[in-house]
Amino acid sequence: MTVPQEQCQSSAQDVPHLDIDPFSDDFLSMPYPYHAQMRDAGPIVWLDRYGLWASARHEEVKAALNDWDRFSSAAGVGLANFRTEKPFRPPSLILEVDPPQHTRSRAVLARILSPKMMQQVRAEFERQADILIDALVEKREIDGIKDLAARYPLRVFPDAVGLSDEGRENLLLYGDMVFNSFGPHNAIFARSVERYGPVSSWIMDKCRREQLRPDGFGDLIYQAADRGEITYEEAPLLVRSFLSAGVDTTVNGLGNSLYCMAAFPEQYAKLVATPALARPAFEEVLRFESPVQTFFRTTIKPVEFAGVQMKENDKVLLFLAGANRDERQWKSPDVFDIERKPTGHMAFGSGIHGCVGQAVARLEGEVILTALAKKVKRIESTGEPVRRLNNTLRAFGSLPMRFIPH
Ligand code: OVM
Repeated sequence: MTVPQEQCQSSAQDVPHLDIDPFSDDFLSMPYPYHAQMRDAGPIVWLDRYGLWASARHEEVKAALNDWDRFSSAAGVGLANFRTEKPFRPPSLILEVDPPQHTRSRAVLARILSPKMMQQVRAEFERQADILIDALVEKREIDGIKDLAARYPLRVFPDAVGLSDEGRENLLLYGDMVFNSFGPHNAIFARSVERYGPVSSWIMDKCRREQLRPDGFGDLIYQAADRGEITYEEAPLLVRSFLSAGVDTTVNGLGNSLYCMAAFPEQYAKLVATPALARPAFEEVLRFESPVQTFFRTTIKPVEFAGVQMKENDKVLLFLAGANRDERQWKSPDVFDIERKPTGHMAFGSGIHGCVGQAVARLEGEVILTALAKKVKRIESTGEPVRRLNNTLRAFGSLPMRFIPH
């Protein structure tokens, strides 16, 4: 795509033009040198390939995420502009909306995913983590993705939502599709569409009240509708948000945790020596290998931002994972150190759209890393990690490894 003349003039403002494709196999396989290139080029760059603004610096990513009034989510948080293109599914009522609609949806989901609720589900999340890690220690030679990172969230999260067991693997296909759909219609997206087929109707069926166990997270959304906080039409779409955002994200948070623990054995040794590091260790994984790498915003008015004049309807690509390795923000950002305090990382976003399920994600990370520390002395890589390329997620398809017990 060529840069419109008008755009060239408005961005003659010394905005660096880069010829990087952030959705190419090459970029997605090893994004970090490209993030560094963008950060070094400036606070905001123009990506010629797609005709959009981008930032990989912490200050600007955070500022844009906190400026929802100018950087809208309602036009979609992917490359597609919902003002001019048909969304691939009815827009999410929390992710792809602005206030005041966002405020109503958010209040309902935030109450369901509250710290108090986490206390209620913690014991069961711990119990399931212990059961699974015990079984994997027994098995010894495992695939970190298939046997653990995918298996654990598919057990505990749909249980908490109140879904039956039938067809849960569909949640992985759905997540893959949703997160690919935030990128361009490239080959990665096309492959995910091929496998997608009947999943969409399966998902929407599972969002019906009759399919949800009483008092699970899903049913609690319908109870909010009973109280008039949202409408009965909105309820299934909000349940869909649980199923869209709650599985593939944590699968990759756990997968990336296992990858880091196998790749940096001295860091895993620190965790084994002090299992109470489980929570900060998971946080460092989120900074170092952020499961959600990017989100877009759309300008809904002319905007001056970081010295750049943007027009209305411009797309802005925010590299959460780039912000998380910005040397302006972090000391030795390319070093994985579970004793660092990575507070302020952008892996959960920031501002009004900051991950509403982050307490669930943290709970899963904490209990799995705690169970590992207590039961597994060493994690050895036994083969090449295989990447699963996704337009948004930093993901593995396979992580061959060995668990050596204490
Ligand atoms: C949603 C949704 C989908 C994907 C991601 C997400 C990270 C939310 O459907 O609301 O948040």
